[in-house]
Amino acid sequence: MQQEPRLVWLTGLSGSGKSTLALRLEHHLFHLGYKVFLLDGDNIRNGLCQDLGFTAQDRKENMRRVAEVANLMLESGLVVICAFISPYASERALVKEIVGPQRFAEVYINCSLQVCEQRDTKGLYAKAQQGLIQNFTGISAPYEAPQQPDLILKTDQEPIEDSLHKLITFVKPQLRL
Ligand code: GGZ
Repeated sequence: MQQEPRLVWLTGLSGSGKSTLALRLEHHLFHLGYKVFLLDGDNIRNGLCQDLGFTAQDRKENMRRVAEVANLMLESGLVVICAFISPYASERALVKEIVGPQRFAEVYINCSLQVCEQRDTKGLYAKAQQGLIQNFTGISAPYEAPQQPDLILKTDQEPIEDSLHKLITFVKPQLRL
């Protein structure tokens, strides 16, 4: 299938639904015949970036490496989906610069901190509140919400299926040559 290389960048708090939406989008596009690859904390922080933590400096380096890898994948013609908290606006701008603005789409997974804390599926927010995890986004480290994202998905106000539908509807027209 002829396809346009694109980087779909999902940013949002831990527990906002980034990984779920990214995985569902990847499966959807794969079954349509697109060549697509998902980069997220699971396959990046366990390998390429296993030396990095969560200080501002380490997060920036995490973004830089992800952007360079994504760029190589784009060069090979892939559709790349990235799901990272990516809390700093300047680092998201750097990613956009590295891969080329016309190939980059920023999707803000907008879920309130309150709802993310309530979900706390991995118990990380509770640990961060107790001071057992340092530099935790939303608790002891900042999250700079995108000012002009290409798409906003309010995962605390609609079922995940609705957000997924909006995401697919947004992405698909951009992938055809
Ligand atoms: C934020 C942390 C932290 C701290 C561990 N702050 O919900 P998760 O568990 O599965 O996803 C989070 C993941 C964030 O990694 P990213 O590479 O996306 O972060 S960034 O873009 O800011 O570089 C969370 C877990 O790692 N985690 N410690 N202190 N999230």
